[in-house]
Amino acid sequence: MRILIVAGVALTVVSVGAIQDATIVTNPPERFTMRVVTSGLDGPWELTWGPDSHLWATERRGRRVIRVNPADGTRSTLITVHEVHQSVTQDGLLGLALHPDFLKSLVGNNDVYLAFTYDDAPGPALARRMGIRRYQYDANARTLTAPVDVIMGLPTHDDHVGGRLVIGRDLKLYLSIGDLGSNFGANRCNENRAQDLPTMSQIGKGDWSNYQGKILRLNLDGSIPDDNPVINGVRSHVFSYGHRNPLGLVVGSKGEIYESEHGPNTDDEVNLIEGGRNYGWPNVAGYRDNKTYVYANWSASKPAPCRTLPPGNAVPASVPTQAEMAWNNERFTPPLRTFFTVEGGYKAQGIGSATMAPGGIDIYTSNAIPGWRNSLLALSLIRGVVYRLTLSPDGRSVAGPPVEQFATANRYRDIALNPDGRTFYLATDPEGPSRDPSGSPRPLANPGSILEFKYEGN
Ligand SMILES: [Ca+2]
Ligand SMILES: [Ca+2]
Repeated sequence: MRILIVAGVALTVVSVGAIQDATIVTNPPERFTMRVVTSGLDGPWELTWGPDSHLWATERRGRRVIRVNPADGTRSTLITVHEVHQSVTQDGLLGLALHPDFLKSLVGNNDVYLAFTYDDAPGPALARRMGIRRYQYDANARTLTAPVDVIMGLPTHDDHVGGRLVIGRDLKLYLSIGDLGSNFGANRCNENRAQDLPTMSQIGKGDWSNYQGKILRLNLDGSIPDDNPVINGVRSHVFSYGHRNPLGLVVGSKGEIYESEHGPNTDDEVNLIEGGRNYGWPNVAGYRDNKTYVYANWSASKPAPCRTLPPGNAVPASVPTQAEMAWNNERFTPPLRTFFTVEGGYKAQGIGSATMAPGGIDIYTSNAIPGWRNSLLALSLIRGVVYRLTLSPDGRSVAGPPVEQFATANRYRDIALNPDGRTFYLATDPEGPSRDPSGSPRPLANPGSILEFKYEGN
C-alpha cells in the first residue's frame, strides 16, 4: 500500500500484484446504498434513462427491448426482434438510442434506434452482419412498431463486435464497430483491417466491408452526412478509425464524443473521438510508447502460411512484427487516458491480462455530488467497478487519477443516470469472468440484473 495525495485528501492506493494500476484510487469518500432493481435479464446490454422516467434496456441474448420501472422493478417487453442473430458472447441485440426529442410534448417524436447483428444468408449458411433499424414507440400499446431499416450490411463477426449507438448533439447517429477479433485468438489468421479505409467505388456500391474497427457517423436516415471527414480522398460513414473493440460511447455536454475500448492484454483506452482521426489500432495500443505491445501480423506469416502455424501465442519468426514507434501516421490520436499501461516485457500469459475490460461509458454533468461535475464514468466488466475520471474544463483531457466506485462482484455492462444526479443504474452481464482485487476468479453476485446505487453523502 502507498498513500497518494489528491486535491489535499489522503487516499489509500492498493497495489496487489502486477495486474493492478497503482494510480487508481480505491477508497473514495462518497457513500452509496445499493439495491437490486430487477434480475433475470437475458444479457442487458444498453441501459438508458428515458424521458418517461423509466429505464430502457436491450437484452443482447434475449433479443428484447424492455422498459423497467426503476421504483419497483416491474418491466414490460416492448418488442422481441426475431431477426437478431445471436450465437456467441458479443453478438445479438446491442445498441439503443432514443431520439433527443423523444416524447417531448410539442416537437417530440417516438423514434427508437436499435443496433443488432443478423444473418444475411438464406438457409443454413451464415453471413453475419450488423444493422441499425428505427422503430416508433407506441406509448399506449407499449410496443415498438413501424420498423424502417436505417443501414444494413455492416461487417460483424464472432468477436470484437462493438455495437454501441448514440445520437450526437448534431442529430447524427454514431455507431461503434470493432475489429471483428481479427489477428487475435481463433481469428488470428484474419487480417486486421481497422486501418483500411473504404474506396470511392465501394461507397458507390454500398459495400461497407471496410467499416470494421471504425466509429461511424450517419444521418438519421442512414445516409452519409455532407460534413463527414474526407479521409484519403473519400467521404464515407467513417468518422474515426483504428479501433479494436469500442464498447462505450457517450455524448458530452458540448457534443463531444467519448469512447472506451478494450486493449489487447494491456492499454484499455478512453478516447475523445474526433472526425478524421486515427486511434492507432493495430499498430499502436494506448500511447505510442514502445512499451509491451508489438504488432505481430499473423495473417502475413511467410513462408509458412498462418494456418499452418502451431497453436499458442508465442510469435514465430515467420510472423512479421512492428514496434509502435516504427509506425507513424499524421492522423494518429492518443487516448485521453489508458488503464493498465505496463512496462515493456510484461508477460500477460503468466501474470494475467492487465485490463479492466471496458464496458459502457457515461458522463456525469450534475452538481448534486460534490466534485463530480464533468466526470466520465467508465465501466469495467471483469473488475466490477466504475472508474470516475474527472475531465478538464475544456473536456479535452482527464485531470487526476481514476476513482473506483460501486465495487461489487459483477460485470458492469452499461450504466444509466437518473437526472436527479444522485441515483445510478448499472446493468450486469448474465455470465462471464470476474476477478476480485487480488486477481482471483469469483462468482457473479447479481447476474443479469439492474442495480441501483443512491448517493447518501460523504
Ligand atoms: Ca488507440
Ligand atoms: Ca503503447
